Parts: sequence; C-alpha cells; structure tokens
Amino acid sequence: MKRKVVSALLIAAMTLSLAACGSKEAPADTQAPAETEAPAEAEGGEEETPAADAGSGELITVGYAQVGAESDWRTANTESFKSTFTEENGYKLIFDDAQQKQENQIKAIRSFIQQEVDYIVVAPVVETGWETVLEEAKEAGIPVILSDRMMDVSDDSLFEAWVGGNFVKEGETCGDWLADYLEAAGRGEEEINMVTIQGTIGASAQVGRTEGMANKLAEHPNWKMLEMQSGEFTQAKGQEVMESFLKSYDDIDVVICENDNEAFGAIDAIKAAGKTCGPDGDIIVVSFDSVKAAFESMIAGDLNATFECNPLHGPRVAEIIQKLEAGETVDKIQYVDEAYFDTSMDLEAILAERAY
Ligand code: GYE
Repeated sequence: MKRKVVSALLIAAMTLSLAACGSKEAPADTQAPAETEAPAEAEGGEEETPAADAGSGELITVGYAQVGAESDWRTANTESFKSTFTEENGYKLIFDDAQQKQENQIKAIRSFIQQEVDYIVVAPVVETGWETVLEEAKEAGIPVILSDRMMDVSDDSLFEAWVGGNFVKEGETCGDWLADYLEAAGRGEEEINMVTIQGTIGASAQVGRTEGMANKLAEHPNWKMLEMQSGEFTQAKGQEVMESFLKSYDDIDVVICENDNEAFGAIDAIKAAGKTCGPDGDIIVVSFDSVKAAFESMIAGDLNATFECNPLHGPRVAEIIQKLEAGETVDKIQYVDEAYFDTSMDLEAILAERAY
C-alpha cells in the first residue's frame, strides 16, 4: 500500500484550489487509471500516484486498533466495523485486536503507519499515554479517528474526531434510576450499601461511569459505597470480584457493574453464595451496555436494569471518513443518544427488535 493521506484541512484547501486538477491520491495497488497528483506540499511531502475519482473502485484503507474481545459489547462493535468497512463499500480494513493492552495498540498504530493506511481508527484501551504515537501518525499525514473510548491528549489536533457514548451521563442516569427505584420501593431514606465492579481502570467507560455515579452518590447521603474494584469488563473477573465482595460484606444492597458481562459474573457469584438478586431478590444488580444477554438476564429476573451504550460505531466512523474525503468539516466530539431498560418494561418485545 503506497498511499499518502492528507488532513481534512488540506483536503478542503485542495478542493478549493485544485478543483480543476481532479482528486487527491490513489493507492499504488489500485487498478484505477492515473489521473492527477496530490500537491507535493501535502503533509509528508512526496508525490503519490494520482487519485481515481469517486466511483472508480479505489479502496480506502482503514486500520482499526480495537481494544480486544472482552465483552458482548466489544463483539458487536467489531462486527459493526467488519460489516461496514468491506471491499463492497469501498474499504480495505486492517483489524487489530489488542487483547486489552495499550502497548499492543501502540504497536498496531505503528504498523498501520508503516503500511501507509489512509485512516487510523482507535478505540483506546485507556485515556492517557497516546501523544507520541499520535504525533507519529500526524507526521505521516494519516488522520486518526477515535471511536468508543476517549483519549486524553493536550493537543486535540492529534485526532480528527471522536464518536462514542456519554459515559458520565450513563453513570448519572444509573444513579437517577436507582433513586427512583428505591423511592418507589419505600427505601428512599434507608441506608443503602453499594459496591461497584468497575471496568478497566483508566478507560473512559470506567472513568465516566464511576464519575457519573459519584455525582449521584453525593446527592444521597444515605447511600454508602463500601468498595470499588475493577472487573476488567469481563464476566470471569466480574464473578471473582463479586465473590470477594460477598466475603467481605454481608449486607450489600446494590451492585453496580460497569458493563453487562461483569453483571453476569456477579449474578453467578451471588447465586453461588446462596443469595438472590434482581427485582425479587436480596441484591439489586445494575449494569451498562444493554446487550441482548442483559435482556435475557432481566427476563430471567436476575438483573434489575441496564444503561445503554451503543456499540454500532462502524457506520458512524464511515460517515466521518466520507466527510473528510469530501473535504467537509466534521464535529470533533459526537455523542450517541442512549436509553436504559429495566424490568418494568416489555423486554421481550424490545429484545425482538434489538440489533446487539
Ligand atoms: O461498556 C464494555 C466494553 O468502552 C463502552 O468496553 C466500551 C466498554 C463497554 O468492554 O462492555
């Protein structure tokens, strides 16, 4: 692959100044007939095989640095990218599974740079520690798009756009739901003991959900957070953490699981300890994501509520790429609207329509 990528601004500038010269570049391996050249001063400098016009069949190469395969949410997210970035749709996708390790993602990004992909998409494992590798991508003239989790970088010109869920809002929605639920059960004034099985520490989804819930804890002096521990967003670790919480505390009223899979593990641990959970049980269990299995768990009477986080980012990222290709500007930060679901709803009907 021998294709140089220019930034959105350059594309825009070229659209204005070089409209008569045709489009900007093409991968060397394309079958498309040569047309005009990208300007030599485009980031990176070198001349490229000229671009084919839209519709000529040239593929846009996208490297996706995925977190891993830790949850149902992640599986749905991967599927969304794989079904969107197909050759039929005009893309070549290079997919990398980092197995939940930032160092693997950094390696993947470097390899995308080496392969001269057209766009790099990253769902960053954690928020910090990205500056150096993003500088390298910028140096190479490859636009970076963030999806799902955020990066905490001092210079936001290091990425073109981010699209994902509003994790703080999800946490606050969870806290509000809990307040209403306890109130309706006549427990609004009761001392409520909680534990949290957090996600991967330092991941936006963990940071935001913990923060959102903390904002609500501050509004309810009768709520007590006994302990928080990471379950790494996995079912196995969620179960392990819940087992240890149950050994330490015999009066847990609520367990907040920062994703559905952790809740499935927690529910197994609760049952194994001879306790019950769900709307008719000893312990209220809530979680985030709203994957299909969470609906099944609510229908089975184990899980009380799940706060939605939409994983179907493939088409959203494709839209960003198409806009950049067209030289249009894109919104830097794009939140996806999200709902919540609990056992008061017609879950069978909702599940039948659910995409993930
Ligand atoms: O909640 C969890 C996954 O970053 C929003 O990562 C994502 C989270 C999601 O492992 O299930």
